[in-house]
Amino acid sequence: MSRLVLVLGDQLSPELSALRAADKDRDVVVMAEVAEEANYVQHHPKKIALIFAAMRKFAVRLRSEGWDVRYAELDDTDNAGSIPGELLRRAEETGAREVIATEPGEWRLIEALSDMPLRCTQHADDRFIASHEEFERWAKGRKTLRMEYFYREQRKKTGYLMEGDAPAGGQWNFDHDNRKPAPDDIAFGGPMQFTPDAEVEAVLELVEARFGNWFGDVRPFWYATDQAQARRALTHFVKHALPSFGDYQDAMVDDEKFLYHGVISAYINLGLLDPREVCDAVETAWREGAAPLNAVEGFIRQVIGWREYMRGIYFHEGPDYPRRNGLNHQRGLPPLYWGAETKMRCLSKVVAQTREEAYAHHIQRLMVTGNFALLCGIDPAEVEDWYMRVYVDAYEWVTAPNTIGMSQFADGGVIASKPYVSSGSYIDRMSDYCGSCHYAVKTKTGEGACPFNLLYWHFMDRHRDRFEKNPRMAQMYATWDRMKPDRRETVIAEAEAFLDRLSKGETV
Ligand code: FAD
Ligand code: DLZ
Ligand code: SF4
Repeated sequence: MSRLVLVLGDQLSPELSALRAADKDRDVVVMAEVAEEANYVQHHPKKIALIFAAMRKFAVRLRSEGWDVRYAELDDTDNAGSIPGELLRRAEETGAREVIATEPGEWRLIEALSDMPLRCTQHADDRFIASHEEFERWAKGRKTLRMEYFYREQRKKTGYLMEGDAPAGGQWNFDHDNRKPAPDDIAFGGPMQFTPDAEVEAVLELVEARFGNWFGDVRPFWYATDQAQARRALTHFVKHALPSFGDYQDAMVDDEKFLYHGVISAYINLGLLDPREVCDAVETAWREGAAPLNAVEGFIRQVIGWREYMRGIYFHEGPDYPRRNGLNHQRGLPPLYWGAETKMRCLSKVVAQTREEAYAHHIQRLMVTGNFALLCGIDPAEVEDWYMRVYVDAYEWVTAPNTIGMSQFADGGVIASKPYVSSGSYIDRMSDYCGSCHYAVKTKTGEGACPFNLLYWHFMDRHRDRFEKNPRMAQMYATWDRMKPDRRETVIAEAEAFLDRLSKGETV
């Protein structure tokens, strides 16, 4: 009797564990575009288009390799509307009683597959470099789960940038070389772009018709939609952007959406690129003298360090993680996150490019939209929901730890040792946004003061009990305490007036 082999929209890898466990001659692959996955958050239309187009092309590839693929398009009249529903429909159709799956990247779907009236084996997702067991072994008995130590273990295990037992260049981490401010000229024209072919065009039309009124532009659509294209995009990044990636990793430039970033998280998370092949390509560039060590180490740390660590934390912490609210923040997400007018140049630019491309790079996510939400005390569940909706690479296993943990400190410090908050001066140092902003970044209070300057101290003051004893924050509390009492009162009163205006929906 045949078995069903489930391939989800972010499992488009030829070496997927479910495919490896199946028998091409008797088993049936099930792939389905379903309303439940498209609707559980209102994803950016570009993200839905990317997933559906890549799914359709992957199904064609599997068929050409001899698999029997039962593929449901979203508009098929007998589409059951959910992944379990589609599996049950195909079980009835084929007589199968068993499902072979690769563990999904979200508790919600893991539980849905476990609750089905069909036997379902969920194989480990070994596209990730660290298994759950390995992460648990590493985490066991540690007081704090800091990424840096996990990363060193991964370096030793994989052998990336190792010279014997020692890290290449004598250091594990070259981050201090990677904080150069915004450059004057960018010598990278952005990620490789692909003109939609007929298959992609059909998907774009479907997405425009069904999801065109959700936040985000469907067109122009340029993402890679199969493995060959994604590999070309990777080669393009390694050749043209990687050499400067490290230096300008944290920089932000007003009219540059991509700087020297690869924009390949979308492809890795979907399965079009394997994290090992990405790291191999990057390490080879260094060994051949085509990219410097600070860039290559910085990049490999993101992939075998941060990416794997974030997934480890998501599964280690359990299904309640995305709803944690350690700082008890309750304010609603302001309309400016959905494109409502704002006079803050940094926010308006990051939200605008997010709407256009479903993309913003790490520091834009962390130190502009994330920083502002944390300073304002926005409910982290609403913040997480926003990041899940708007970014092309968003899946709960990676979005939740980045948002709830790293960005909003809502997990009580599992990921970050201190909250990522800053006044306007950090944004000014790392970007050229402030030069064309309505507000003045150097003005601390009064007319035209940069809101980040007010909100920063408001945050520090209202969370004093929580952070005052944190040695990494002591200096900031000392600075605050040295200010004259009437100045402190002015800062707090102006921050509160700003937050009031924000809550009333006024343009800020
Ligand atoms: P590059 O800057 O070129 O980095 C290289 C690669 O490293 C990325 O492709 C990605 O695979 C990996 N990487 C780097 N940092 C991280 C990280 N913190 N976590 C996981 N992988 C990382 N990344 C996602 O993939 N999906 C998300 O939903 C997501 N949400 C985020 C939300 C917030 C609030 C923050 C602060 C970060 C988030 N990140 C997320 C991490 C990071 O911002 C993106 O991986 C990165 O911007 C993707 O762009 P890129 O491919 O150009 O990355
Ligand atoms: C994100 C997404 C979307 C929008 N649509 C589908 C779909 O129609 N079919 C499918 O198999 N997967 C889709 N996905 C990806 C899943 O939501 C993803 O597999 C889970 O969130 C686990 O990461
Ligand atoms: Fe953003 Fe403040 Fe700079 Fe304006 S002045 S761009 S609000 S940091």
